[in-house]
Amino acid sequence: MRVLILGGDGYLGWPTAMNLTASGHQVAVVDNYLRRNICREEDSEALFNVPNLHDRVKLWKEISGHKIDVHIGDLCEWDFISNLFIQTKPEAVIHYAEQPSAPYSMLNRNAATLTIKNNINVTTNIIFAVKKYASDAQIIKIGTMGEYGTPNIDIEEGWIDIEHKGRKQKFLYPRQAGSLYHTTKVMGTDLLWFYVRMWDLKVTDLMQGPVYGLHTDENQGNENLFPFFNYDELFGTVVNRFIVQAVAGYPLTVYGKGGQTRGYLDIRDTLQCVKLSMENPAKKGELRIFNQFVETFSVNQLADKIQQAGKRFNLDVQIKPLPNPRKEAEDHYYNPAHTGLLDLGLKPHYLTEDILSQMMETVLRYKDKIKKSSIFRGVKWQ
Ligand code: USQ
Repeated sequence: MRVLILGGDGYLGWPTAMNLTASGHQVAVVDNYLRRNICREEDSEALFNVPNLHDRVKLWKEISGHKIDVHIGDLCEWDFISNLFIQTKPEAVIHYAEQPSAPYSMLNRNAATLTIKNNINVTTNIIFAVKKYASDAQIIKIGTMGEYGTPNIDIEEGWIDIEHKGRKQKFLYPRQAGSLYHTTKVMGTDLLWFYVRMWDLKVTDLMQGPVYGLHTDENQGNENLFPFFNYDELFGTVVNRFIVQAVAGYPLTVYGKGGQTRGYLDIRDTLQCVKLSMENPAKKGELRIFNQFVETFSVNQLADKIQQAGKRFNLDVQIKPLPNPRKEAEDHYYNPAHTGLLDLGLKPHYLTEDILSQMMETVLRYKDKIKKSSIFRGVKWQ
C-alpha cells in the first residue's frame, strides 16, 4: 500500500516506517521536527543523538534496500498537506503527528496552547485532505488509553451500550482525560467520529497505553536506527525512565502511592497493531476503536520488576516514592477490555526480565550521557 506516516520522525513514527517498508509497503514520512525542537527548548534531550530523517532514510536504504520518501513541513499548513496528498496519493494515513507529552502539556500556557493548536489543527487538516484527495484511504490515528481516564467501571473497547428509561443506544465510551494532552486526544476522537458520520470516512482509532523499549526487528544491531529514547520528566515514559534511573543510580521516581495502573506494550507490539489495522482496514463510515496494550501494571509493580532486573547487572536499585507532581488517582479500579487486536492477529510481547535486561544493557552503554538533572523537575499539574 501507499502509506503516509505523519509524525515520521517520532518515537513510534520512525520504527513504523522501517517496519512497513520491510513488509513491502511504499512509505513516505512527514515531520516538522516539532518534538525535537521542544525537547531542545526544554533541555529534555533524548539519551543519545538520533540522526535526522534524511540521514536515517539513507542508512536504512543502505542496510535494507528499502526506500522511504521524506517530506519536511508543518501539517497545520493547508498548502503543505494538500501538496503532500496530491503527490503521494495515500491509501493509508497513519497519524502520529501530535505533541505527545502529557507533562509538557501541563507545563504552562504556551505549552498548553501549542498542544491544542497542533493536535487539533493537524487532525482537522488530515480529515479535510483525506476527503478531498484520498477519500478511500483509511486514517489510523494513535489515540490513548488515557482518553478513558480511570473510571470505577470496566473500560470497554471504544463503545458502550447504554439503556436509559427503557431505550437503548450505542455511544462512544465516556471519556474523562487526566491531562490537557489526553484531552486533545479526546477531541481528536470526537472530530473523527463527527466526520465519519458526515463523510463516511474509514477510521481506526488506537487507544494506546504507555509504550516501552527501543529494539525492533528492523533496527537490531544499528543504534543509528534507534528511536528517540527520552528519560526526562517531560518526554520519557515510565518504563524507559525507570531503566535509565536504575542505570544512573537514581532512586526510581514512583509518584505518590504508586497504585496508578495502566496498560503497557512493547514498541514491537505498536508496530504489529498499526500494521494489522492498516492491512485489515475499517469499513467506509466506520470509526473502529481498539484498546492497544497487552498487560496492565501499577507503577509499584514496574518499579519492583526493574529493581529485580537490575540485580543481573549488580545495580543496587533504590525506589523512592515522591509526592505526586500529577493530579491522578493513585489507587483505583482498572479493568479495560483489549481483545480486538488479538482477534486481528496480534502476538504480544510481554515485559519479561529478559526484555528489561536487554534495555538495561543498551542504556548502560550510554551511562555517561545521562543527565541526572533532567530526570525530575517537578512540573506541578495542579
Ligand atoms: N509515573 C511515575 N513516575 C515517573 C513517571 C511516571 O510514577 O517517573 C506514573 C505516572 O504518574 C502515570 C504512569 O506512571 O501514572 C504513566 O506515566 P507515563 O509518563 O509513562 O505516561 P503518560 O504521561 O500517561 O503518557 C504516555 C505517553 C502518551 C500516551 C500515554 C498512554 O507519553 O503519549 O498517550 O502514555 S496512557 O498513559 O495510557 O494514556
